This record gives sequence, C-alpha cells and structure tokens, in this order.
Amino acid sequence: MTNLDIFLRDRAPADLSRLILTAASTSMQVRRALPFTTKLTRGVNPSGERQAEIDVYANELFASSLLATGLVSEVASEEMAEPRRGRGKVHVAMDPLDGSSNIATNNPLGSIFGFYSSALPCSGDNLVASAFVTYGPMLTLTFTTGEGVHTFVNVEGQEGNPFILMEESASIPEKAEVFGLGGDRRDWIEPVETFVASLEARGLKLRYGGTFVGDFNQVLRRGGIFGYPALKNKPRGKLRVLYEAAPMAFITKHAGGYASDGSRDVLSIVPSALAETAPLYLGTAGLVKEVESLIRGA
Ligand code: AFP
Repeated sequence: MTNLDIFLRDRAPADLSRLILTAASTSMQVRRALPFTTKLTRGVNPSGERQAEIDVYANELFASSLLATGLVSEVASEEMAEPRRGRGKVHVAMDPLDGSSNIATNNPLGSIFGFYSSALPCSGDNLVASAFVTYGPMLTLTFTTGEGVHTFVNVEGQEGNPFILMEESASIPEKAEVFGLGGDRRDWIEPVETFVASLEARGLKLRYGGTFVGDFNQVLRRGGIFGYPALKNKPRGKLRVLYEAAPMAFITKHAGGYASDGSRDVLSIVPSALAETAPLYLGTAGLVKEVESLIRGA
C-alpha cells in the first residue's frame, strides 16, 4: 500500500505536494461535516447561485488551511467575490464544493482545485497542478502535477497518511461507453443536438447526475464525453473557467483526453474575470474533436 505523502515525495515539488496533502486532509473534515450542513443559506455567490451551508463551510476550511501553509499567493473561489491574499508563490483557484444542490439528495459531491504559476485570472496554460476530491461511496482524491493522473482513496485508521494509492497513471479509454451533457435539451445548440443523437445511435449510455466531478469520474474510467454546452439562452455555458473547466481540462489532458469550449482548447482560454464561464466538452479525445468540428462547421 502506497501512502499519498510517500508517493508525492518522489514525484512532485515540495510546495505542490504540501498543497495537495493539505487539500486531502481538509476534505476529510468537509466529509465529516456533510450530514450537518445540508441546508441553503440566504447568501448568493458571485455567479448569483444560492449558497448552501456546505459551500460556505468548505470555502472557509479550504481557504484557511491552504493559506496557513504559507505557500499560497492568493486563493480565489467560486464562493468569494475577491481572492484572499497570502505571502507564498502559488495561485490557487477552487470550487470548494461542487454539486452542492445534490447534498439533500445524497448524490456525489466534489471539490476542485487549480494550482497556477501566474496571477489570476490567467489561462490554464499556467496550471502546474490540479486536483479534485470526490465525496461519493468513497472519499477519493485525483490529481496531476503534469506527470500522469493518480487517484488515492481515504482509508481511516491505518498507518501513516490516510490516503492510499488506488490507481496510478489513469488514461481515458479511447473506446467510449458513456456521455453526459448539462442544461435543458430544448436549449442545446443544434450541433450539440445532432452530436448527442449520434452518440445514442452508437449505443453510448447516458450518465448525468448533476455534479461535474461525479460525472467526470464516469468518463475517466469508462471513456466518453462530459459537457455543459453552449445553450441558446446561455451561449457561454455555466461552468467557470478558472475554478472548474481549466483544472479538469488539465487532468483530462494528462489522462490522454482533450477539453474544448467548442472552438479551441479550454487551457488556452484567457478569462477576463474570475467567475467567467465557457461552454465545456471533455473526455475521449476523438469524441471531443468530433463535437468541436460540428460546432465549428455550424
Ligand atoms: P451546483 O454546485 O450549484 O450544484 O452546480 C453544480 C454544477 O456546477 C456542476 O457540478 C454540474 O455539472 C452542473 O452545475 C449542473 O448544472 P445543471 O443543474 O444545470 O444540470
């Protein structure tokens, strides 16, 4: 059994290792708090979405634990209008609790982190690492520092660091089995409607639970495509570039897949605002390139 701290020691720079270990240990506190933080608050986040108690709680825990390392220059979050400043070098952008509208229905939830080498907002080309936590039947941490995509599972009560290696150097299967696209199907742009009809004709299974992280795990393991497309009434989609799309695109790239906004690589997008959104299609490279050329050709 390989513990997370031992694994990172040989494979990642000390500062990134420390930040990934901090996100992992803090996620255990978030998981323990889930049963007690299921309600909505009166607050709204900078994207105008109602904040659940767990959004606010997770945001506070992750922001303060990451800043306490002394390695962080700023922490920007889906739940905060302005970043919090630190005295370190790494720029962190996070979605502290992804899928909070799923907590009441006890569906998978997540936390997403992007570790950037440049001041925010900036493009995903400046990512040096990214990670996501899945609060599902198991508590898992999946990350890359640019050398493969690795998943660790939380095992309480055992020797050393409580995160144990579950899968090393994952790669997204070329043979696609599943698809999941968000938004109301009536609002999908025409090329997306055509694309999904062809996936169904090829026998791919629909897997969409309403939490990006949970749905992405399906694609990572079984091959296929996840997306939150451009909608007729929302041409820029819903998912935030800095906090959600770019960090997951970085993991997709290092698992041999591809991520597009319909016209270009998501990692090349230079957002002009912290909470800027973009359409997103990611997963098996061949499939994503297919929908990209349909959209470009439209
Ligand atoms: P919440 O955090 O508000 O639950 O939103 C989750 C999310 O950002 C992402 O995880 C999902 O893929 C997507 O939104 C679900 O959006 P729809 O509810 O419009 O399908």
